[in-house]
Amino acid sequence: MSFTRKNVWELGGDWADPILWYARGVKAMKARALSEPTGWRFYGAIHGIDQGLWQQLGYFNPEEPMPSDADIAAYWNECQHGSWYFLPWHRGYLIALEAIVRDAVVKLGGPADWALPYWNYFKPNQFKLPPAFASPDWPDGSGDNPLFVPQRYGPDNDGNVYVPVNEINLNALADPDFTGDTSGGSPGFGGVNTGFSHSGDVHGGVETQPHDYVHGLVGGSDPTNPNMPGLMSDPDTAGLDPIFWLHHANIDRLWEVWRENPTTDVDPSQTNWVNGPPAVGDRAFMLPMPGGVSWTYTPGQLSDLAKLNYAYDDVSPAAGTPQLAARLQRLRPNLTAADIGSTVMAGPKKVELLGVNTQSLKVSGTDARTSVKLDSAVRQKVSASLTAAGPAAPDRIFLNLENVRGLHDATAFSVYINVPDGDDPRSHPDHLAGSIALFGVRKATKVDDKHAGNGLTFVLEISHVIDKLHLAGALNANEIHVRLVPRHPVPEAAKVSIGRISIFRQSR
Ligand SMILES: [Cu+2]
Repeated sequence: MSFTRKNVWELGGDWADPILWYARGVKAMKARALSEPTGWRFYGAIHGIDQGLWQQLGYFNPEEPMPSDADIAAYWNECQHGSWYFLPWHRGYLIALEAIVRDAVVKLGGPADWALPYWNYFKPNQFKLPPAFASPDWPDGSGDNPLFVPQRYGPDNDGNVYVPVNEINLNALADPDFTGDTSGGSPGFGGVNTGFSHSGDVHGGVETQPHDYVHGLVGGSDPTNPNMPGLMSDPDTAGLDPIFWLHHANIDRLWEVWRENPTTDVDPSQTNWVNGPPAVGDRAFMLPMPGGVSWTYTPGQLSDLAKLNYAYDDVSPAAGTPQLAARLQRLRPNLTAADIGSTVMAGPKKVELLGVNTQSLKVSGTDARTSVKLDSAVRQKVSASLTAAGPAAPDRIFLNLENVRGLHDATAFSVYINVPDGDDPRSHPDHLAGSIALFGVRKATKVDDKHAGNGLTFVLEISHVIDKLHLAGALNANEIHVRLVPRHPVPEAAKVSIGRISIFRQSR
């Protein structure tokens, strides 16, 4: 039997059958003990668990029996972030959870072809949390709807949950490379080459946007206690929220959308990606399945949807993705369509530092500003590449927020470039470099046996902003001004800082 994952907003009603059966399956999983590998909390702990946080949120009681040490070592704290394993690991996590829910659904007399719906917040009028997740009641009005989570605060921290569509983007889909690197250029569509990476530092393209941002804004933080994240805002609690799975099904779907361009968009072929972390002696990806079975998988087994027994109802290319062709039309209006079509991003990448700011930047309150001094020789190379007359690919420019540290994962801000002094950046959408949420920052800031506490690094492509500066004759400057505008005032106690802000050019 093959399964079709469908758009949650297009199932034919707020409580259409696949949603109702999801709720019943989640209820069955939630009834299982913490030590039960197919239980809801065990599954949340596979993504990540912080016992203190769980206890405060009412999901953990230190008196209750724990799973065996072997089960904890094999399964808990397994999620892959800041890594080229981000997409394949989460694909396996979805497949296994879906199998467990389906098993519960079938035992309750439900459909044998039940599949997880996905939430495509990019589609017109689908940016709101699907209603079945927003109500504390079942459709008959009785309480304890298992899809409802009180600790889901939304972008305004008022419990109204939606995704602000002008703050998310699909820029990552235009990246021709799955794998990026940590040189300061593109982090790739899928992420950077790492070993087993439960809390990696450099976030990949689709991980940063829309993945991290949707996590941070759907979860938000408790308005009465900003130290408490919503479940979705922190990787150590995210898997406990039933909407997590519909968000991740959409990210998984975007991987398939990206692969729709088979001439450039191909998954990695290196053995340490194909065979996963065991190729270099690291921990394997292993998940509990129904009936006491344990499933071990590798990225190579999961990369091609045609070889798995599920599909998405819609993997049509995303509209509005900024493509190379759009840049060429903007920069070189005289090029013919044939010239533009002949431009390819071929050959090895070359990455070079264009500029850095001088000191670490503290982010608190409502605004943070810094300047990035530009190296004039490198700046001239960028200008030359943007000015070139032929179909040669122009440089891509990347802004790096390096070593971002902090204690509040729900922190979210937008980054603007060269907004005139005294102006409200929000009135200059042309100057928006991108928006980020610090999903995973608390963990990445902590110094422990596995981490040095270096924080996270986010990479934003700012080619579109640089193109406009260039066309306006404003690129010939000694520095670029960067402004960070937090979505909510950042409390001092959140201790948010950015070690360095740098800008790199990438040519090929
Ligand atoms: Cu996630």
